[in-house]
Amino acid sequence: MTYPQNRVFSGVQPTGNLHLGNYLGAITRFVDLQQDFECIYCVVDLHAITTWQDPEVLAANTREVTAAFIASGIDPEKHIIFNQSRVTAHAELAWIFNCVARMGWLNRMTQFKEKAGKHRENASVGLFSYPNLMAADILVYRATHVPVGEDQKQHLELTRDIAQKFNSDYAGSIQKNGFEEGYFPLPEPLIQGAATRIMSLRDGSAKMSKSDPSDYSRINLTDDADTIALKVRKARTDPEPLPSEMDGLEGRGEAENLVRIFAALADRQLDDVLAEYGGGQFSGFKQALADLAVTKLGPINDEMKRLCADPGHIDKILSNGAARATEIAAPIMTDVKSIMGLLHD
Ligand code: AQP
Repeated sequence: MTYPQNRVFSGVQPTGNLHLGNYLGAITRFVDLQQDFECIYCVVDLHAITTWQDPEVLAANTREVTAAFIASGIDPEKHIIFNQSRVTAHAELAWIFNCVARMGWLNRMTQFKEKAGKHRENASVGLFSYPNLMAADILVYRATHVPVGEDQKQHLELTRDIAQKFNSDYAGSIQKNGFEEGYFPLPEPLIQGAATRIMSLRDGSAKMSKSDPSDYSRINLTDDADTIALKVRKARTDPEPLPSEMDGLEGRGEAENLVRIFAALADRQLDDVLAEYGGGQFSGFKQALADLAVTKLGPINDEMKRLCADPGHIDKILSNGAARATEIAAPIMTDVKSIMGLLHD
């Protein structure tokens, strides 16, 4: 038996403040891939609870991310949208991967170091083993492609290491169970385009992030037109005019970030944007960027509001998606148990 060659899986955490980085780095890519792939998109609520979440807010954020997926153009009929905790196979396979992955591998994960900071001893065990759950999210569907922002590259490499180790630890049993090649695929990260790492509007060296205490550091998908325009106007820049070529952006993180955001929103090449705006002052460019951001994000914002006004409808979409996801995951879990010698019905 072989696995499908074109199955996409990816997820977004319902931790609030869904921002332009999530949208450009991940969600727009999710939308594009629908043409050529079978796509499974997950609101990863089990990842969210690796840090404490207010239960009511978590539920609202889960619906909000679902609304953002649909408002951005993901079709929940043709593809699958669901929240992670509804499909128990994720947690089940994550436990198995806790037993496959090595402590040394997880100790190297930079995201854990950044998020735990100086309070490592107080971080949840879940935050430490987060990458094993992420590997399970992907491999429980034997997904072959994973669109993510650049910050997730290391976790994707770990997923491939886990798949490889499982395939080699159980190679004999995999064959005995009738699988000719490694049971799990080594999924390909899809990290492409101008917006794989959108930076904070206040600091060109820090990633735009949900947890940044300054709301001016990011454009939220829930921001209205005036707020978007104000945040773009207030975005930090430098006193030099915009250069006409990419070389001129060297060492100018904030300026480069705004050009990347413009290029990604307009679906244009970076060089092309600089050819038009190079030599001019930031004020003119910022006005054009604010107009563009409002034009692109305004309709998404409106549609998210409309969808969120009917939580029952969103819940039906999530429940239906979970049932379809379970149908794919269940036989894979049965195979995994057979391969490992775990007795099952
Ligand atoms: N700044 C970014 N630029 C490009 N892509 C980004 N992503 C996140 N930030 C950027 C991508 O969005 C997807 C969903 O991310 P997530 O919500 O699951 O988790 P995250 O990466 O932890 O998001 P944040 O905003 O950075 O949250 P905090 O502040 O909690 O750390 C992923 O594909 C991610 O790469």
